[in-house]
Amino acid sequence: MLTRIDHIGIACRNLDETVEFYRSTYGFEVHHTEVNEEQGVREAMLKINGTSDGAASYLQLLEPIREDSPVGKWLAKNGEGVHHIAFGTADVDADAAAIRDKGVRVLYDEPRTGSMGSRITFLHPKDCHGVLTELVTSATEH
Ligand code: MC0
Repeated sequence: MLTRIDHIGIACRNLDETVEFYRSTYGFEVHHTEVNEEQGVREAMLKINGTSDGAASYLQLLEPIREDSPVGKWLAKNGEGVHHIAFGTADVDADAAAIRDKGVRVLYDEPRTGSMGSRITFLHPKDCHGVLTELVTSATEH
């Protein structure tokens, strides 16, 4: 069951400048940063709030580390902006299987490693009314 917005992924050209915009404009502070080589991004997670299931909601700022990565390709075509939305679930395997059974393309056979040790998969944007959609089970939940 999807129980929260885990994060909104925002593609940016310069992570440090974008982090500073969110800090100075809204007061959001960086909770965590990492490089995800497999996904081709350097990222910063800005914690917005805790949620009733014990997890949290974040803004995820994403700078590509390779032009041919998903975020690199998307930036070249669209410029900076909202790249994807991620829903949180205690069981990404079960939710991905149930959504696949409804005819939506799930991009990975098995969930991969996401931010802060989470397990993630993606749904194809063309099957989700143009929205790249991610499913996340946070490390605290698995
Ligand atoms: C591509 N398309 C999108 C889109 N990316 N539509 C909405 N939102 C997006 N973000 C559309 C394109 O405009 C194009 O439509 C069609 O999908 C095919 O795109 P493409 O540029 O030819 O690229 P593909 O087909 O090679 O790849 C698209 C695909 C890929 C969604 C399969 O980006 C992918 O595997 N994404 C999942 C992984 C990901 O995004 N990783 C980065 C975040 P037209 O109409 O022009 O044909 S990593 C992350 O978020 C981790 C760290 C975490 O949360 O922990």
